[in-house]
Amino acid sequence: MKPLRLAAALAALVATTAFAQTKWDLPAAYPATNFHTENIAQFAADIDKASGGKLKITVHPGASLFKANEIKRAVQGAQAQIGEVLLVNFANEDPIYEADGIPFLATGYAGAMKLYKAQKPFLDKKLAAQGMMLLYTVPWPPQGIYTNRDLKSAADMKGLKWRAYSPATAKIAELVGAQPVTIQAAELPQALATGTVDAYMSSGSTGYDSKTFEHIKKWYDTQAWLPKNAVIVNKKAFDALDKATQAAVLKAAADAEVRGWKLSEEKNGWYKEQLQKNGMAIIDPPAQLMTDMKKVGDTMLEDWLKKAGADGKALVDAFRKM
Ligand code: PCA
Repeated sequence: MKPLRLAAALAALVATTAFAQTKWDLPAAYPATNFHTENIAQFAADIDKASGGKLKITVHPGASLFKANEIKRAVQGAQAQIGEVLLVNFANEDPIYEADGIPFLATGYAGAMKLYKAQKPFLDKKLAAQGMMLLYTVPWPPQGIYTNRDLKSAADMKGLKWRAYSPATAKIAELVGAQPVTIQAAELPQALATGTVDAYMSSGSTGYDSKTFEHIKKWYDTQAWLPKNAVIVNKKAFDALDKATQAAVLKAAADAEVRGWKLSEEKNGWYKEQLQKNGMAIIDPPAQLMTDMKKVGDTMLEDWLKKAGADGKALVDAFRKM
């Protein structure tokens, strides 16, 4: 080797040993402009900075790397080291993941935070058993009903072609006599355009992202529950980081959680304004509709408690004491 090339090769070797850079992929299921994804981008930037460039996280929004319901398994199997999941999607693995998908168990941001505190020890335990770690969660804004129908009671929902995003939202459809079709958020605009679905429950955020106002003109603001996204990491990938980088990740996660909960609440109003500006009526649900939907919630809580056993009871008891 020529002396110059040898010197360059040596310099490169020194650089890589002194500065081992780790690259992680972070699949996410929602658009780059959604507040969850923007928060994740900030989280990744914070880690880059705090680790002095040692850990680079590439965010893949819009379910471009994995579909929404595939992300958790991808992180578990380390096809992706870190990822964002919607917890309620994994209800069939363990009811613990579904606690924040039960209508009217916890409402409002304060209620959702209490439920999170009650749920977190169980989430930590379950994810640890699956070789993963919970880094942080952020709630979606409160869930309401998109439909063109004039709803006076739940009976008016019979036969709706209902887009579900989780087992719990499919269950709601069953209980009100609608027909559930599971469709991830990234495919919702197309499902609305083709008429595959004509109703669903979700936040103002997803109504805005999917331009639901182009097809549906009413949103009943039932504020029924606030499901959470969680950023989870493969435990082996985390353990492979040096201590300082691990600390940088945990600090950035704690900051992202505080920032995300605040963002969600602040943007809830903004999303509703945007829906209205685009011709959608935001409707205070009539009393009978609320009574009926609360009954749906009661039924689902009863079923959930049966499935979730002692852990479920402990979770709900802890929540109700807060
Ligand atoms: N948006 C996501 C989940 C909950 C929400 O508000 C969705 O509709 O897929």
